[in-house]
Amino acid sequence: MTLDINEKIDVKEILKDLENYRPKRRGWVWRQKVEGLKMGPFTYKNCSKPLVNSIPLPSAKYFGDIDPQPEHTITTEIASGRFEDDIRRMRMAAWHGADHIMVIRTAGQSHFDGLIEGTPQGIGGIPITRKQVRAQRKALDLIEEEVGRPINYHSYVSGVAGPDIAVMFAEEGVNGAHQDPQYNVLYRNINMVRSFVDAAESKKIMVWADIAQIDGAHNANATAREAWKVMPELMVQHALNSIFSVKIGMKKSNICLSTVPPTAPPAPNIHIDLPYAVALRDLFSEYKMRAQMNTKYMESSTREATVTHVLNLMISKLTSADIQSTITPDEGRNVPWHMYNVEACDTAKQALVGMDALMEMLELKKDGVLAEKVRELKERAVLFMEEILETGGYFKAVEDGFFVDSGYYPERNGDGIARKSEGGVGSGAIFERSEDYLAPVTAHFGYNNVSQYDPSAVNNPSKLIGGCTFEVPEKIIFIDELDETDNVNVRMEETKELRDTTKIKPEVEWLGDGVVQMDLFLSTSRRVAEYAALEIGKKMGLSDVEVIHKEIMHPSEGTRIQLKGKVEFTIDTKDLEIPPEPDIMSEEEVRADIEAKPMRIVAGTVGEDEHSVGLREIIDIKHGGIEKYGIECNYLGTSVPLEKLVDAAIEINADAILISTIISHDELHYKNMKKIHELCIEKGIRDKMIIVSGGTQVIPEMALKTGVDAGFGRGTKGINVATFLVKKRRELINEN
Ligand code: Z98
Repeated sequence: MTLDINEKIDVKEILKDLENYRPKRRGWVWRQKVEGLKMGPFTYKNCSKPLVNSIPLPSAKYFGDIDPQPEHTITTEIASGRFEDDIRRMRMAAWHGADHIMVIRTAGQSHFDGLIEGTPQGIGGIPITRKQVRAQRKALDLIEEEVGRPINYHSYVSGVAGPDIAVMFAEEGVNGAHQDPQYNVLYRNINMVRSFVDAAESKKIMVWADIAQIDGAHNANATAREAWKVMPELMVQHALNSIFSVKIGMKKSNICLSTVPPTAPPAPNIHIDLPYAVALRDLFSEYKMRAQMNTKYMESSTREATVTHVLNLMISKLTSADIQSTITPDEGRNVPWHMYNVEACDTAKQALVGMDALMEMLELKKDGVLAEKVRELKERAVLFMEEILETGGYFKAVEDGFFVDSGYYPERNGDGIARKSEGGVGSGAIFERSEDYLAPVTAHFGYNNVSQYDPSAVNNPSKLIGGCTFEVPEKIIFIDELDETDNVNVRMEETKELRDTTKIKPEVEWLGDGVVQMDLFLSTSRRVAEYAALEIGKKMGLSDVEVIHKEIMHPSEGTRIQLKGKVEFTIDTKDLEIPPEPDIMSEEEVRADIEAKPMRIVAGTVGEDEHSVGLREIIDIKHGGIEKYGIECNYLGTSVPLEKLVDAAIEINADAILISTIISHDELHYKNMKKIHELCIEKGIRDKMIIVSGGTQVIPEMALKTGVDAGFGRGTKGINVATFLVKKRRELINEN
C-alpha cells in the first residue's frame, strides 16, 4: 500500500489485516542536517534535508515555492479523541513539517492499571491501545514515505501501567515517550516507590527499543501558582530523571529534557526565560532539549498564544533545541483542531527558518545581568539538591513537600505537593524478588536469576522460551475490539456517507463534525456582545453555539467575538458548478514574452465616463498593473472618444486598445464595445488589433458578443489582462 497525493488516506485499508502488521523500524530518528543548504536564491545555515512532498509557507510563492526545513525536529500534539481522524491530521501536519507526532492520551489513562484494548473514543485525547498504536504507526509508515522523512511516533509511558505500556510501545515501533516517575508521584498520586521501580523497568525497555525519552519537569511549571518561581526545582527534576535514566542504561542522546520558558508577556519574559534556558543548557549540555511552548499563561486568543510561541522559538534559537514543540495555540479554549495543529507547525517552521544563521551574527554575553542570573539559578538548583540529600533523599523530600512549592527556592511557602511514601495508588504492590525469581524476557531490569536455569542465557533470558514478543512478534496477542458499541467500526459506519460519497460537511477535528467558527465584531460591551453573538449564531441556523473567544476593543464601543457552532447539512460536491480556473501565466513568462517582443497599448475610459480608478489599477505598477511586465501603456485619460483611441493606436502602432466603462445604463458599456470593434473594422486594423474592455459591470461572455476580444469584470488584476494580451498576440502572430 502506498499513498496517492490525490487521494485521501484510506483508514479502512489501514485497519485491514492489522493483526499481522509489523512496524517498519524501531528507534528515534533525528533530521539530517545539511550544511549550506541551497534553496531558490538562498543559502541556509541551520536547515535539514528538504521534504519530497510538502506544503510551503504561503509566501513561498515569491521565492519559487521553496520549503526549507529547520534542523529541529518539530512536534505536533494531537488530541481529538478519535484516532481514525487523527490519522488524517497527522498526514496534514507531516506535509507542513511535523516529524514528531505526539498523541495525547484520554483523560485519566494514568490511572488504568493495565493495557486497554480496542478503539474506544477518548476525551481530550485517545485511549492508547495496541490496535490504535498499530494503526497509527502503520499510517505513519506510509506518510513518512510520502513526505520523504522519517516520522517519530510518540505517547506516554507514565501512570500505573507504565511498564505494560513500555512493552507494548517497544513491540509496536513507537519512537518517543514521556517517562518520568516524578510525574506519577506529584501529579497522579501514584505510590512513589512503585513509580520508581516501574520507571526502572520501563526505561530498560525503552533503551532496548531505542525510544527517545521526554521527562515531565514542565508539569511543575504548568502547575505552580507562579510558574517562574519553580525554575530551580525544574532543574532538580530534570537532574533526577536524567541520571536515573543514565544509570539504567539509557544513552544521553535519547534523554530529552522537557524544558519550557517559564513566563510569557506581559511578563518581561525574555529577561526571565533566557537566563533560565542558558542555565539549563549549561548544566545539562550532554542531553537533548525538547523545547515546549509556554502553556501556563495562555488564554483563548490565538494571536496572543502565537506571539508567545514565537518568543519561545526565539529562546530555542538563542540557546538550543533539538525538538521544538508546537502545542497548539488554541489550547486555551478547545481541544486542538486540525487547522491549529497545522498552523502551529507552520509557526515553528516560519520562525526557525526566519532566524536561520542568527547565532552566526549574535553572541550571548558572558558577563553582566545574563551571566549573573544564570549563576544565581544554578546555585539555587544545586542548593535545592543538597537540601534533598540532607533531608534524607528524594522520597523524604517529597514527603516534606519540597516540590511545586510557590516560593522561589530557598524561599518556601509550605504549599508544595506532599505525598506519603507508604501512600498513593499502588502502594504495597512492591515485593522483593525471591531467590529463584526468573523473568525469561528481554530488556528486564535488575535481579533475574537466569544462570540457575541456563548459564548461556544470562545476557539473553528470553532464549529460555525461544524468544519473547520482542524477538518473536508472532507471540503478541492482538486483541481487536472488546466493546461492540464504542469502536472505530461503529464510528466509521456513522460517518459512512461522508467517507464513501461526494458529500462533505465542515469539520474541525472529526470527519464531518459540522463545526464552524465565525469572527464577529459587535459594537457593544463584552457581556452584551457575548449574548448577542449567541443569538446571532442561532439565527444563522447553527446548533450548539458557543462563544470561544471575546476581546474588548473598547469597553463600550465594541467587542471582538469568536463563535463556534454546528451545521447539520451536507453539500454534495458533484452538484457544484465550478468554473474553470482563470488561466494565469507566471510573471516570469509574461515578462520574458514582452522582453522578446515589446508590446504597446493605448487605454482610456470611454464615453462620458470619468471613473478611471479601475483602469489605472490595471495599468499602474503600484498594485501589479500591466506596466509591471514591461508593457508600454499610453493612457489617454477619461471620457475619451472612441475614434481618438483608435487613431492613437494606429499612430503608435499599438498591439491593443484597452477601454473601460463603469456606467452601464442602457447597456452603454456594451454599445461602446460594439462601436470600437466596428470602428477598427472600418479602419482596416481589426485583424491585428486586440480590443480589451473592462469595468465593474462587465460580464465577460456578454462582452465577447459585442465583437471585442475580451471583457474583464470585477476582481480583475493586471496579471489576468497581461496573460490575455500575451496569449492573444501569440495567436494573432500564428494566424497572420
Ligand atoms: C507535553 N503538552 O509534555 P496522563 N507523563 C508525563 C507527562 O508530562 C504527561 C503525561 C504522562 C504536554 C502534555 N503531559 C502534558 C511525564 C502529560 C500524560 O495519562 O494524562 O496522566 O499522561 O507534551
